[in-house]
Amino acid sequence: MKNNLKILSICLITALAAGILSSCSSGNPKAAENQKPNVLFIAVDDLNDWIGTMGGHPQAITPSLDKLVNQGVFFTNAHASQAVCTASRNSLLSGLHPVTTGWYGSTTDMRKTYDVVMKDNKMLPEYFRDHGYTTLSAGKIYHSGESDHPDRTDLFWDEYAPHFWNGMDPVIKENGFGYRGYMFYPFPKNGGQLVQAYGEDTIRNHYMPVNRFYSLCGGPLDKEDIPAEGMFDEQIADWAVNQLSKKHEKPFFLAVGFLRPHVPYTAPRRYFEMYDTSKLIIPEIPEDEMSDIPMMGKAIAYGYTPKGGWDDVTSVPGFLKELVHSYLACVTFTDEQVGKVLAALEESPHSENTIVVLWSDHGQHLGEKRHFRKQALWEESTRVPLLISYPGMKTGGKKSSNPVSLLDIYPTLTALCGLPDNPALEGNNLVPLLENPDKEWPHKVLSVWRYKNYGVRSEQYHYIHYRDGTEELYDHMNDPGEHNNLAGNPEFAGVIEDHKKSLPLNEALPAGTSEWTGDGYEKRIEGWKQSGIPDWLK
Ligand SMILES: [Ca+2]
Ligand SMILES: [Ca+2]
Repeated sequence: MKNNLKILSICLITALAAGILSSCSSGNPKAAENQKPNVLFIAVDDLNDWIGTMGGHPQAITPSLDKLVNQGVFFTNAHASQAVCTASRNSLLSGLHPVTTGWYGSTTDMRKTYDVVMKDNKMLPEYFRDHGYTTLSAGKIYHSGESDHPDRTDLFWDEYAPHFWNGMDPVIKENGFGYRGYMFYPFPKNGGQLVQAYGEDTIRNHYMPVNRFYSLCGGPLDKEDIPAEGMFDEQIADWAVNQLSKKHEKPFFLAVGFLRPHVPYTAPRRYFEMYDTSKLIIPEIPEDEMSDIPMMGKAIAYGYTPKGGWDDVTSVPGFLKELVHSYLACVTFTDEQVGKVLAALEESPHSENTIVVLWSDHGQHLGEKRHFRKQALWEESTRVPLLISYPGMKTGGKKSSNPVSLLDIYPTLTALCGLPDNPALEGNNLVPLLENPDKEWPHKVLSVWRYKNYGVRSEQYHYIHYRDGTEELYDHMNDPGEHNNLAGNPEFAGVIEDHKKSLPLNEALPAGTSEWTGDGYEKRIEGWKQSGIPDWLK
């Protein structure tokens, strides 16, 4: 059996690499021409499981993603290495985990330590470029777009789309009060719900030096709120569509990164009107949700807005519902942009020889664990949609619940394209799961949140180990919402021991530091010892 699988793998890889994608036995040899398959690499920013097929929100409207899911293998238990844009993306693209690189946080420190960390390793696009591919990029692939490493951008890409955030309409720009407003704009015309609640000056002056995460806001955009050229994501889709309409001399690696549904949750009004607000379902958060969460988890759940995310959102009437509605509208808006690119591929001569990978860099909380956005270890933060398809795939439409990591994308793509193995990579080649989604899979997935806070996901369990030694354990067979922390239950001591084996023995200090002295979470916990924990976190 094992041998048969191996033969199947070799056959598949050879077939893909040769461009005979219909099947091993019936492929037309004339189609071979030694042309390696193209790669369409689609990133969606901050997309959680609120898409039709994942069932995270029963009302989510995502026809394009649902159609794509029917063409490939969809991984229902895929996780980010770290649930924040920069770290997640640099981990995926380097093929290395943050615990190896120390790339938990700032891009500045990533740049400073690039040579030491990467050694002879190459980032994913550079590896493809070095192996005969034309590499093309539009939108948010790295955190800052086509690159977080400006002096290497031209090694990564042959061509990349212009920064759409240059030359913005100053009137529209004035609406932006949030984190990197220039990149994620347009903002709501009144600046957003927190700006309304606290006032512009408070938001601008007081919170700017502390953090810039008050872009937690959303709402519909009218024509006058949107650049004449369209939303950034529409421009990104157009650029990709144009690339797909072209002939390319060499196989291409086309990376297309959409910015929504990242905050601000704004999109053209018509996507909002697709949802009936009178029937909108809001995530259910049990009253005692936080009672079994250790202090470090509470400090993480507090988030970055002035009084803590839950307090800020629930103290503005209707805000939670507006956020849920706005996030769904942004998901549908982005789904449509993804659909444009996929339709262009389908109509193009490349359709018979292109692998499609779609991923998100991490998930999104809409109040679950009394938390918003990402930057945590719970399932809503770490879990992402991940889909891989290739023409002639026999397992199209199947799902795999095996635990996989975004780290696995790089070695899977090199295998599918017949490129030499890159020995530096830390992920697993998923080709065996693409061929047989139910295959026994011995791996667990490790996620980290900042230094030394870990999550370990197996098929059934999610184990969380904070750096102060406190723990959570959830049984996804019986508790998919992660409401019941089993860590203190002696019945599960064996499960915990087993998952602990996946914690790293050594972890790199945050890049640019030489010792660990704690961070804002320790300070927050210290503060609570003096003043008490907010009621909503008890
Ligand atoms: Ca993100
Ligand atoms: Ca709970």
